Amino acid sequence: MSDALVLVRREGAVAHLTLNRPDRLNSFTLAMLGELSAALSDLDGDDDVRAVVLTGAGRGFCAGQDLTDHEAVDDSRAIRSVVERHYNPVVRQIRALRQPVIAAVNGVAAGAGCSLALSCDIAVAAASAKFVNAFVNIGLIPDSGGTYFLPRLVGQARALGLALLGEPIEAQKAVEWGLIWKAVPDAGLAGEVDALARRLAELPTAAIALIKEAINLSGHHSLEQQLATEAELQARAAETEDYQEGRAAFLAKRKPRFIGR
Ligand code: T3D
Repeated sequence: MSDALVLVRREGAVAHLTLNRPDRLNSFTLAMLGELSAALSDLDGDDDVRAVVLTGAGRGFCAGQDLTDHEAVDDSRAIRSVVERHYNPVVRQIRALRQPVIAAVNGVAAGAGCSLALSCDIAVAAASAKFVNAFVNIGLIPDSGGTYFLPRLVGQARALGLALLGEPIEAQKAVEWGLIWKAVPDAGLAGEVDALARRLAELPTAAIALIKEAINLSGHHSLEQQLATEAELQARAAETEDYQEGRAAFLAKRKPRFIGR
């Protein structure tokens, strides 16, 4: 058994990050957030990694902040500092990571654990997993991007229902509401996510980074700004070797072999 709070495993061009405090449903301590942030930094600089999977050990994905971690939860000053200095940077890192990030939601995702799953590029959940905006249940508000992602993903009515009531919703309903990409039978989660990650790792990684950037910017852009952004980012995509390969493969009626740059 490793003592690491975030396990890092490489399989070819795919990196697997596993939150590793299973007896506490992988709730976050400051140390665990630090390890997650360090792992994401390492991956960002690693050209050999072309897809990232984030999951939890044991029966949960992540239960948000560890509510027994006094340093992080006891007073408003600590909480503000923890949100600004520990949670927000991790959310920014995931959104800005060059590689696509898949949340493999193996079990309950609550509080900041739910926000974290929603910050990933694609969320695939086990059918038995639940999403809980648990913040209100303890008198807090959704953080780690919760109030940003929720209304954008499901619309204001459902976002408010989820955030105000703090009730769990099941994976299948999360799919129907557009909160996540897919729900699969529990036993099939690992296989489904592995196949998806391998597929993403064979796609043009530089273009994927630009797609992420464009979609992220669209959240606060006007149509005019977004059209300008698309022109700029498209030009950058067109500078990649993968664009040349994609076009050549199409014209030759063969499968492209993308190298990620
Ligand atoms: O600095 C800051 O605080 C700001 C940042 C805030 C971000 C946040 O995430 S605030 C929200 C924090 N999270 C929660 O409020 C969720 C609390 N947990 C729950 O509501 C439930 O545990 C779940 C809905 C997640 C799962 O329920 P269930 O019935 O499947 O499991 P359980 O029995 O409640 O939990 C299993 C064990 O994990 C249990 O310990 P025990 O009794 O076996 O010794 C439980 O106490 C522990 N656990 C679960 N969540 C947390 C936790 N321990 C510490 N912190 C937790 N968040």
